[in-house]
Amino acid sequence: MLVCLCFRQKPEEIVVRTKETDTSEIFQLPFTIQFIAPAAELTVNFHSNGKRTVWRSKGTPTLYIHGLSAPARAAWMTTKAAEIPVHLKYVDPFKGEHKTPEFAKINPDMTLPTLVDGNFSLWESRPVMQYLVSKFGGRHSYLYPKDLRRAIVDRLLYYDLGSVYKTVTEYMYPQLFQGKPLDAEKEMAMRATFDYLNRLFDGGGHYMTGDNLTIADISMASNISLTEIKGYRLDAWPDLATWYQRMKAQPWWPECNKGLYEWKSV
Ligand SMILES: N[C@@H](CCC(=O)N[C@@H](CS)C(=O)NCC(=O)O)C(=O)O
Repeated sequence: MLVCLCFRQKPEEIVVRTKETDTSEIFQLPFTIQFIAPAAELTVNFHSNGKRTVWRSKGTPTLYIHGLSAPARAAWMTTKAAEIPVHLKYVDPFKGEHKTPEFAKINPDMTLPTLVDGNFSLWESRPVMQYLVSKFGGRHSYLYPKDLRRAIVDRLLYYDLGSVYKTVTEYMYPQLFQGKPLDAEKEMAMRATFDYLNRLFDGGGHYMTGDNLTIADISMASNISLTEIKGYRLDAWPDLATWYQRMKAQPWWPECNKGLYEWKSV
């Protein structure tokens, strides 16, 4: 966590209290403080002219990602869509960086994405997206609606996990990571999920649940983007293809999917 404090007058001392460890420390000027652990909350007491100013900062969550990982990109895109500040930490599973004892302490399943918010850590991309929008979404709560429409988003997220993510990765991963030829049976299973998704637009909505973007769109688009690496075309599903182009036109798409396109061009 990086905190920059500017004062009109020179303070005599600053007391920093980290709520996480419930410890206080007094710093004389000049000073540099480095917090290695993500601070849940800081309280700074500022003494000047006998006055005391208390300044509080909520800790910024840390999101561990890798640029190719579809679930990690989905969590990252969610932070962008909801304008949630996060510290990004890149972990390279191809170098085994997720298998270190330090990372296992945060996430014993050693998968990406992983979110650390104060003392709390969470993984599995869909709950991470739900948590981020629920806690920090603010005016972007439509991404994971608070009313009963949430159930529709949940339904799609479950379908994504059990069918879209499953069939896309089962079809793509052997080609990408093991150099295997494409498997027609696995392709048929993936295509069946695209048939299902294409029908979601029968009502004319711009997004999967209607006119608002939700985390279900983000999660599905991230998974479907894996097919781009092999130049897979969505022409057979015109409404799905239009929606996918709409997702790619989101302002945060290029930044969050840079890792995918770099991989594609290797
Ligand atoms: N269902 C999980 C999948 C997470 C996952 O398997 N992530 C991959 C990167 S795409 C990973 O961390 N793989 C490392 C490993 O399993 O060792 C989610 O949605 O977060």
